[in-house]
Amino acid sequence: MTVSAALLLLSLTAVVRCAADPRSSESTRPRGVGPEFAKFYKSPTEFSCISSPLHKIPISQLNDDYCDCPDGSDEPGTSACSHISLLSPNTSSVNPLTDNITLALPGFYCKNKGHIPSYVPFNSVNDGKCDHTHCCDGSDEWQHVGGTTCPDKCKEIGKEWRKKDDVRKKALGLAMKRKKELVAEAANLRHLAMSRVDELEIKLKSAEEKLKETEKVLEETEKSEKSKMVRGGVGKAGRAGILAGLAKARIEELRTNLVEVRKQRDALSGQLKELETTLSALKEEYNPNFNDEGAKRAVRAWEDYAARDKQGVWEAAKDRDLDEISKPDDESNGINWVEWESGDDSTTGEAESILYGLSAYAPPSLRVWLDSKITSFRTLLIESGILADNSGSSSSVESPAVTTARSKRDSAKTSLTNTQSDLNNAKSDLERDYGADDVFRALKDKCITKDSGEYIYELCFLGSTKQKPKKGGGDTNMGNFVSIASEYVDSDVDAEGKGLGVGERVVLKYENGQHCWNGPTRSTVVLLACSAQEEIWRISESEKCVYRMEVGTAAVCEPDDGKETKRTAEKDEL
Ligand code: MAN
Repeated sequence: MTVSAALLLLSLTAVVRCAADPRSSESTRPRGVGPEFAKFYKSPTEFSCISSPLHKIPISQLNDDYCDCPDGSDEPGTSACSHISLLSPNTSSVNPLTDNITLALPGFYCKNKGHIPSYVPFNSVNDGKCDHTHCCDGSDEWQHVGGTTCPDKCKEIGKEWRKKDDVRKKALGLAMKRKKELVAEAANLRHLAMSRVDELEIKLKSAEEKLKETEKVLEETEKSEKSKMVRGGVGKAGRAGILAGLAKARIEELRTNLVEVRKQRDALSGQLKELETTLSALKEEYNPNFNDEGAKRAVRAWEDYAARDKQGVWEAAKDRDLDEISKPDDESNGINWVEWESGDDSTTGEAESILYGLSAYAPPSLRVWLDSKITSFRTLLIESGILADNSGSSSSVESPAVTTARSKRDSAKTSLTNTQSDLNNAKSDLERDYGADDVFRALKDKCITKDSGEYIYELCFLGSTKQKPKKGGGDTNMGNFVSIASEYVDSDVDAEGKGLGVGERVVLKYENGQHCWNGPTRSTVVLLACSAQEEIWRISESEKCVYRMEVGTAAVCEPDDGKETKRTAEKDEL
């Protein structure tokens, strides 16, 4: 008999375990009464119905094939009360529709000497059919209805059963050993997972520290680089402003001198005209006959002068240009110095032009000292919000120092995020349902396969289920593990003990696999039963793309804690 079949039999006969009650004795029990009910049948004169003791009948009415008690307890050895149910006709003074009527006894008790005592349903008593499976001694057919004779087969059935039971026990022993190993491995893995959480918590703290540290370094580097940029900024925009100021002053100076020189020119030109007029009059009016050598020389020189091309004759147009040039610069004329000086093209602004203008005018020996003071003063102004911090926009290229500090900060940030997510995963893994005793922790991601039809089927515990086509081609995902559940099953167990048997079984649910053409996403229900080794027993596709796997694993084995009691019961009865 297989492990599961034996468990089935065990459950059917569970109630029999109480048969070890030493107070009961076979001789005092009426036919069909199990040892645990013997106490109700002790009186030699009358019988009180078990569920309604006020209802008494003479002892002669016990097992008289007529149902007197509402709970059927007066007919333990016949089928007279087998009809009792809410749907049965009323056979007593009690109304079955208003009173809570149930059979007081589990059935007809077969002693099954040489095997295991058992109960058979009352309607099997004297029904003319042997029921050796449950009543191997044939005592249920005690009336030999229609000549039925059921021989006592308990000896051989018991012998066979014990042989199988030994095999079952050996198998269960092996399976339980393996289960112990799995549970120990799971405990170890849980321990490791807890240590990992501790480690990650420490790592997280240090990652947080590292981030703070790198953020501080970045901030300081940016600050110090900004200061450098401030100096650099003067070289571009600040100097333009200063140059504009200097150029303006120089041009003003030249303009003033130009006006002055023109004035002198005009004055000299007036004097020249006067002189020319005088000499011209001399030439006209002097007496050539008068031998005055001086006058003659002067007249000749005047004639030479008058014959020469006149240099420096001012054209009116040129003078008009000079008039314009001489006018002071303003918004509509000449250069708009206000615009240049205000530093519209400057990122550091007028304030900085003034600041660094000071340094420009300082003697070289003082300039370095003054520059450093101005730089710190400017930083102070930026930090206090008085001066706009334009250094960032003044250059789109970040300094290597800032880039390095930023990249260190960024990798500290990434490391913190990763550690946080690792910690969250590790924590949620600890909270995850791994079944009783955490046992599936030991099987997580262990994969087993089975060749069936066109495919090799694969089951990865707490992972996924797959179809792998034998003729090639890609795998088909039949679902990803979502939860552990349970399901009542009533299945066969084969000769090798492979099968789910009867009872509540642990189920692993796999969902959201590959989409089924014209159907749902694939899903698999994996039903587990005890086995020393992990193996897929059966695979079926109950509906299109809905798969069912029957799988053996030691993870779900339970100790056969009823075996000692059963032995005692057997001994008692034998
Ligand atoms: C494949 C397999 C089958 C499934 C069909 C649905 O052939 O996954 O199990 O029934 O696709 O089209």
